[in-house]
Amino acid sequence: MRRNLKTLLKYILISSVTVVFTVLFYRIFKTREYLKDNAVFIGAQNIGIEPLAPQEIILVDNEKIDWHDYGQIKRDLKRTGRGEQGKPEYLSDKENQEYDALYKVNGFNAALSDKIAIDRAVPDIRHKGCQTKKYLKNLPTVSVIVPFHNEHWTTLLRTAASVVNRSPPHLLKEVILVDDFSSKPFSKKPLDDYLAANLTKVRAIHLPERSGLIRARIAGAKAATAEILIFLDSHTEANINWLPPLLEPIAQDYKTCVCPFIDVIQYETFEYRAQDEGARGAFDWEFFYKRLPLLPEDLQHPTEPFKSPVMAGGLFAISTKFFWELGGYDEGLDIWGGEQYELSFKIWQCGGQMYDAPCSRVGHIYRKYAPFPNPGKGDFVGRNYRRVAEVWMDEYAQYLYMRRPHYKNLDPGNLTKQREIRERLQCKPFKWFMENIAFDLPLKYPPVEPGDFGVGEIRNLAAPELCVDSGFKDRDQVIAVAPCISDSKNKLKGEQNFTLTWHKDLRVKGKSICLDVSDPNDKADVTLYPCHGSKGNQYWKYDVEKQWFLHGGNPRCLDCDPGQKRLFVRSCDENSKTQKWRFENVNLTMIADWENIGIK
Ligand SMILES: *[C@@H]1O[C@H](CO)[C@@H](O)[C@H](O)[C@H]1NC(C)=O
Ligand SMILES: *[C@@H]1O[C@H](CO)[C@@H](O)[C@H](O)[C@H]1NC(C)=O
Ligand SMILES: *[C@@H]1O[C@H](CO)[C@@H](O)[C@H](O)[C@H]1NC(C)=O
Ligand SMILES: *[C@@H]1O[C@H](CO)[C@@H](O)[C@H](O)[C@H]1NC(C)=O
Ligand SMILES: [Mn+2]
Repeated sequence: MRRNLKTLLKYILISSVTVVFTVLFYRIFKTREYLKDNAVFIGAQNIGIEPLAPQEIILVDNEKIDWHDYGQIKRDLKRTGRGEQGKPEYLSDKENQEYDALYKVNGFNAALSDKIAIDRAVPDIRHKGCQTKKYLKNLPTVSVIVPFHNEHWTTLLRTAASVVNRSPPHLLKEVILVDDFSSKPFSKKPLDDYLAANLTKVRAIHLPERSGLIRARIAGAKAATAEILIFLDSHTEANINWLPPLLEPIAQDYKTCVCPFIDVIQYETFEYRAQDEGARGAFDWEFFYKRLPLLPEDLQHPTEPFKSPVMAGGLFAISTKFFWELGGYDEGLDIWGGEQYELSFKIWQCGGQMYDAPCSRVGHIYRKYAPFPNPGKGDFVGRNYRRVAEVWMDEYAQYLYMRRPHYKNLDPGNLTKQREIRERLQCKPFKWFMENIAFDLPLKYPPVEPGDFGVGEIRNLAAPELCVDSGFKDRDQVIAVAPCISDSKNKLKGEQNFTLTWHKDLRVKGKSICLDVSDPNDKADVTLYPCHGSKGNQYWKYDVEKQWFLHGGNPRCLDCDPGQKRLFVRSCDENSKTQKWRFENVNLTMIADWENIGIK
């Protein structure tokens, strides 16, 4: 017995040692191979650096280091006080006098901002894996460009201070605040004096006339002297180690644009929190910014940069060289609007790529409302959209015009220069972008909205005098079955007309309120809830053969109790007649194409 145990232990020891060595050996081998591959890649593409002999590069260019500034992290962790560590903060009654006046001109709680330190600490809410991630030792230098128009004093300074304090000094060459003809007195000399005394890496340039966000960004880019341009909004806070994750992909290929994750600085309390854990940028065909889910391969590597079709707009890094090769922003774009699409389309179509870097996080104040008066320049956003559509979107431009026919009558101005850029850089067609980069966009935002799968009353087969009735009810209210109103000559009251839309939800006809089931139990109630683009609780499918209304991904069948007039879902049963429903008008062509329409 003892002998057997000893042999077994010996055996286990020998096998574990073998395993450990095999793994070690494999890892060393793999790492070397990886470095070798990357050496060639970087040697060939790094900006402004002549390709070196591969051996040299392995030692020099591919070395990765831990970029965390542990001194700064430690100092930040020790900070206490108002709004420190990104905790929600409030004004006392005594401090409330300025609240309204400052709120009105800023659209956020600027009076509170004045009570919070310029260099406050924010919480490290990065994915855990970011804490141990290393980045290339050799990274390019950076100019940070922050355009502003009448930004509040302390939010502007907090933006600049967070960048200076959380960037490696030798990478941050300068921060340029571009004052777009602000009228607040501190935007001029007091700002210059403050920067000269307290933030020497930061300087302001003052534009002589109101230029708009887009031209202010261009002015900042023209003044910048570093290898990388990073654009930020003027009410942001850079988080721990934000810079290396933005720079590394550009160091590896200069035709790359990288966006940080944008966190939320709450407009009322200045609490710092995550928006979510990432999504790919997109748009609908009215050009509202939208987001698409991460792809399965992105979800497997939560700390790695992932490809994104379009940027959110205000916050991104791009190599100076690539930015100007693309002609910068189109200078014909006025004030704001459409510039994020212009640059994103251009980047992808003209041989570049765009990523979001999960380990780089920057907080942003999403205002409660926009405090700026209309600049009185007509539909400048529409004109910008038309310019972008005309130059970059080819036959897809028509889908914008279908929804906004008046764009066809707006004068987009002179497009010669933009078309020349597209020609000179041999940029790919928009169709290529749609099919390869934004390939899943049409499922969620179809260029042409499909019709309905079906419409009309939903009549039970076991109790053919009863129909589904939403009873003019509202959100969170349970609905039932009731006598079909179409049978009655004396006009019974009821609300019995439903549409099964291409979103694969079942709506009360003419309203955006949907049949919803959130209870997973047997005989779960059907309630009403504002439609939210189907999936899960609001997913319904009509099975023409079985006459079933199937609910959810793990489907249950719509069913009723004719005696009690109850409506519910329960597990499907081939023999149940109460689960069969006649849907008044069904488009059989569309139902047959179910899988190819809308979400999967
Ligand atoms: C520099 O910062 C300190 C502390 O915030 C402030 O009191 C001082 O006025 C600043 N200097 C200038 C010239 O604005
Ligand atoms: C449009 O711009 C190009 C150069 O950018 C210029 O040569 C041309 O004359 C302009 N056309 C009109 C109609 O102004
Ligand atoms: C439901 O609406 C459709 C389309 O407007 C109409 O044709 C149909 O008669 C309506 N059905 C009921 C039961 O009201
Ligand atoms: C059914 O859908 C198809 C495809 O969307 C459409 O062309 C057709 O007009 C629809 N039929 C009816 C009766 O609405
Ligand atoms: Mn903003």
